[in-house]
Amino acid sequence: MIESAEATARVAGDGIYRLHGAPDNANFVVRMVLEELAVAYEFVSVDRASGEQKSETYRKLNPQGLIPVLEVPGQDAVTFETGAILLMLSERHGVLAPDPVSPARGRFLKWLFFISNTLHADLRISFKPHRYMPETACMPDLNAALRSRIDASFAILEQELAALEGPFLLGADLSCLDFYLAACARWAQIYGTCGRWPADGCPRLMELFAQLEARPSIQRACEHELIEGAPFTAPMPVAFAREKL
Ligand SMILES: N[C@@H](CCC(=O)N[C@@H](CS)C(=O)NCC(=O)O)C(=O)O
Repeated sequence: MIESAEATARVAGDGIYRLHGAPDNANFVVRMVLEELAVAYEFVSVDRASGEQKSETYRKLNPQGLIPVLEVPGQDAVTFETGAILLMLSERHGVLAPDPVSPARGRFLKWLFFISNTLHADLRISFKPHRYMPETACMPDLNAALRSRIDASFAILEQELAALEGPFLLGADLSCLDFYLAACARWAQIYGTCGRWPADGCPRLMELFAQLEARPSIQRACEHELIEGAPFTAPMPVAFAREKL
């Protein structure tokens, strides 16, 4: 993470990334990737406790009032949506994703969209189910449906890892998908109202996560995000209570 004006000056060309977020929110995914890319960035803290993400000022960055936002040098608008940010970063730096004309591109895109619009989207509902189901009597049904959908998504990803013989979701090559998937697996084990994802039923995913935990980039990201211990294989909620995700 950028700490000084001197470090800012090292940033290639046209400026510096600026990541808006709060500990262990979806910015964690983006931060892991920025750390892996070894680019300088500033972190702008968003105060979830006071609902800053819903403020008029923050909504100018993301009208949904959601975290994360990434300000990208040279762009005429900020980027929001975790999946879009990952795609933007991998394209700008030419790493952590197969080349657009490579045979693996379709595989990359389908899993990126699957993680973003199915797995992550279902997790989001499990964190705030009352937003989707005001009727408390129906909450057990919603939670049961979420439990089965989330488990099924991880099972599909486990199958893909087995088919490609890992160690990463795209096989031999690490990609930004691995970071996104690992964060979702973390949250699925410690947050949400529909029970915990039973990770030990997916041994290949756990092997992948153990490998990721050894990466210095992820260790640095965890430190900045106040995440202690093994973030994916034995996750613990961040130390202070918060408005989760
Ligand atoms: N689809 C969005 C979801 C982002 C999201 O769920 N952000 C959460 C934090 S992890 C948030 O801002 N929650 C605040 C709220 O719902 O008010 C993305 O991928 O960026």
